[in-house]
Amino acid sequence: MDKKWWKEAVVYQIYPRSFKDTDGDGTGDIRGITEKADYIKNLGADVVWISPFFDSPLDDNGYDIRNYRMVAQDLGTEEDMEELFRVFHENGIKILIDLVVNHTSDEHPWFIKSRNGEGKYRDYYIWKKGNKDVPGGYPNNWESVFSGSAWKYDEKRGEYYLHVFSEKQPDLNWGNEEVRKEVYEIMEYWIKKGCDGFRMDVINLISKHFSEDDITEDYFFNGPKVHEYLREMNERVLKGRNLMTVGECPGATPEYAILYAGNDGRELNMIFTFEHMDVDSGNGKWDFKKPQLKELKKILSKWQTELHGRAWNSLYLNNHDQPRMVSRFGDTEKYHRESAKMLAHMIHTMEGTPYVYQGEELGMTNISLTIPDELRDLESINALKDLTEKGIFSREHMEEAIALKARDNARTPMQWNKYLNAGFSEGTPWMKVNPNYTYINAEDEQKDPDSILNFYRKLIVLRKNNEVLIYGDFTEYFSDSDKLYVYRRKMRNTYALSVNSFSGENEELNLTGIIPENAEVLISNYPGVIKEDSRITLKPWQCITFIWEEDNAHKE
Ligand code: TEU
Repeated sequence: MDKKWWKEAVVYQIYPRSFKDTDGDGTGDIRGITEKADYIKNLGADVVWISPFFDSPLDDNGYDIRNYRMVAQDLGTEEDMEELFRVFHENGIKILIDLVVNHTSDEHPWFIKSRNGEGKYRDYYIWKKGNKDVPGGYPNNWESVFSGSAWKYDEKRGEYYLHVFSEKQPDLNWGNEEVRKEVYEIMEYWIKKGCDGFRMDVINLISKHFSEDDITEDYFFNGPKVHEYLREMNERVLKGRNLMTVGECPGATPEYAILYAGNDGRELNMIFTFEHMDVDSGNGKWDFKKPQLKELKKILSKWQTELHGRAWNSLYLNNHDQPRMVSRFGDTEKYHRESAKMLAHMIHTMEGTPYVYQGEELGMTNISLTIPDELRDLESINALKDLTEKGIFSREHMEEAIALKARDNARTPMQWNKYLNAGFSEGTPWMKVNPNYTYINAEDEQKDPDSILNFYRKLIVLRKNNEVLIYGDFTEYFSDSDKLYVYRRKMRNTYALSVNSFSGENEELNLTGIIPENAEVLISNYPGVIKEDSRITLKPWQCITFIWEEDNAHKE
């Protein structure tokens, strides 16, 4: 077993604009993050990943960067950021920054020079001539993640540039060595400032697969040179530095994960998979369906077993791009607390590094927004327009889809207390506060020993004190059940069995032959566990981890 600090860590993700506003402009800021270092330390997180805080015209809320070395003016100053690094490091918390280098903003000086055809910048982006055989005359039929063609014609240059995301996010040309050098310099800059690692935005998209005669293939993902580039980055920047890296990799399978984040350490430490986040999607994200537990279990278990001993998982149900997990997989009506705790328990008892997204630890939920006025995210604004205009979905369908799936669900202000604007800001928040802050908020939960927040604290401590939960191997039981997710972790002679109920009813479970009589309850989201011999009755959404030691190793 290969022990590493980042395998034992719990990461807390901050979306700066929605975390804590200290100057009353309605937008969260860097000082707001620093002010909450104690809160994060108390939670037990070891690492904080901060979503982009760099200078940006905010077309995609900061994932469109105009200056990689400058803090966005409305978020603070360079000194504020230095103070943030200092305070978090004093508290023993490491900082990951978001490296968004598949694309820049179209307002980045490189792009401005590139469209003018200036010197070395000419080939910093992906420019192509139109193709009259493609509908619309575009270079090929690739579509943008944010609707419409992935190509935009530029009058100045007289060519099309590629933008996998919005028009204001032109894709960088990683085939150009100068571009790669620029990226490594940005990384060096932030390492010098004190960052401890990188979350890399859509890093498996940096090498595009162009084939002149085949224009029908959609080929942004896992392109032919992606490993060459990541290995170069590792050699030039990461190697020997003990930094943490996590690559966001939509469309990656476990086989890809082993290539990107294999134990050989040649590329990244771990990746974010999206497979389990697609369980409520049909033909694309907006074609929503009810998630099926069996499908979710199958995906999660596959990643657990296939990566064990080969690569390392990252574990998450939430981030700034996903709806709130308790609204998606739990029951916010009757069993809000129980189901939020159960989901947390599931994540923290699997193999991998857990990621907690701000507010998840409070059980924050999806929000109901007036459509389109209260929407903030270009993805849903564009999709609403595009898909209804094309007649693919009705307005009613899209309203429901947005309520269930929109990224805005994750981006409502953090709920600190039950007072004005949930204690997020004294000004007018940039985005609507979820009205349920009166009963879902950090201040109240801190005082309540039985709160979701305090359950997260317990889970994080337990994981640290029980190595089996970090490094143990994974065996699933009752894979046919569509109500229960049961798995065992084993490390040397220590065993832990986790049971997670996705049911709003009592459920019977016979664990004879699976756990011994003397197994102890390590944690549960209910005060007691109803157990007769090895038969247990689970309460609605109950979760339990049992732990035991096997004296006679030969029994196994
Ligand atoms: O996301 C990449 C991505 O493919 C998805 O998360 C996508 O935005 C989502 O599934 C659409 O429903 C990253 C960032 O996390 C996201 O916030 C950015 O918008 C995107 O890259 C572009 O930088």
